[in-house]
Amino acid sequence: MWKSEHIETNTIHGGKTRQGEFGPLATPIYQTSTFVFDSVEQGAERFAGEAAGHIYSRLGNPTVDELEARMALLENTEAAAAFGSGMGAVSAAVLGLLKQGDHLVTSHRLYGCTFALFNHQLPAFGIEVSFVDLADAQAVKAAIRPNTKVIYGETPINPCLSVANLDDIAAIAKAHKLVSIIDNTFMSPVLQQPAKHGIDIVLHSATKFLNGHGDVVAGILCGPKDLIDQIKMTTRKDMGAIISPHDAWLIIRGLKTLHLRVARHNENAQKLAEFLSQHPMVAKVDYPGLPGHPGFALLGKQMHGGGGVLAFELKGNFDQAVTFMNQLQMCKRAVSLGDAETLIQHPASMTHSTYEPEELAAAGIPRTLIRLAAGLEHLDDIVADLSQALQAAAAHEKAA
Ligand code: 3LM
Repeated sequence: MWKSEHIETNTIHGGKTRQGEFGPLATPIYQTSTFVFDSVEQGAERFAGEAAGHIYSRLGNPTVDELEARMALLENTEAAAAFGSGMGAVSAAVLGLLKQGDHLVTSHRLYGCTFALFNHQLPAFGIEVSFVDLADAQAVKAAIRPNTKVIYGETPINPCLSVANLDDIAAIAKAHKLVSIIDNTFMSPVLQQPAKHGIDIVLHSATKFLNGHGDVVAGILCGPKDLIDQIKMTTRKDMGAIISPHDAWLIIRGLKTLHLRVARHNENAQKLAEFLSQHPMVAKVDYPGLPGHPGFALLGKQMHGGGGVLAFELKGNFDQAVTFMNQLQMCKRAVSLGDAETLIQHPASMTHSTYEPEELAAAGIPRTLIRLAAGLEHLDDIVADLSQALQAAAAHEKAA
């Protein structure tokens, strides 16, 4: 199996298995639900784990195997498991590692559906959850109880880009024999590799940068073989959030340009953050690539860039923010991130509408916050679109 020291090479060749009798360059799509056994004995041996070979695509598929091998390599882990959505990966991880009576320590800021899963579904299964500021190592330590099993977080955090220290989280998890899980969706392995800091499981919504073309919903977990196998053989197998071979193939194709795309997303977002922070209509910009951001100190230590996503607040009232967003011509009003198109959304009414107003306030997610996921367009075109929409928002203020 090919392995390089360079991520630019591994996104293309890493984990490549020789598949198909014709030696195709592109990975074949094994669009099959089931696999034929030569004999009853062979089938029984495969089910018993005594013989290698595929059984049924919910349990494993050669196209999916290649995606998993490549992602394990990119995230510096032993193994990986792919899912039919990012939330499929999140739920399979926590339900596979926690049982009734166990306790999870997590962040008070999380992607909206992850928050809903932890705030509503896990307690319904008898799993206790504490929400703390993961950037505050003392608060994380203080939240740990005898029944704590997992620490879970995102960094940078969706939607307001706060940053947690990976070394601190890994050290706390190791000291208390907990499993640490980090959602690395906002960075991709090009900008951050949490396992290199001692994090056990690295999670992605593969819907975002990994696929990169806005045409797949998928998720992935990368981690030690024992934990990944445990999840594959319990919650993934029995709850069934499996990825389709065709979607795995699209992500394999997307990964070939991951390093190029992420570099451009990062460059555009950095320049847009600088542009917006200078603009008279903008009150505040949250982006770890700006020197005033609390996460800036971790640039070059755990992150190789601020990433492709930023958040900001306009001066003025909420109606002006709505005017700004409705006025955009090229940038798309849409949730998601990591696509070729610049996407803008309003977290309080969209990605984070799972939070009650008081929960948004407690998490420090302002109602006026706007999130921008920089696309791959020419910077001048994005700036021109934002500028005319900001002008319209300013005119709205004068008219009011
Ligand atoms: C979004 N986020 O626009 P899927 N982890 C993180 C995420 O951002 C997401 C997931 C997990 C958005 C989706 S909102 C309806 C659209 C950090 C998804 C979940 O199941 O693949 O969507 O991943 O912020």
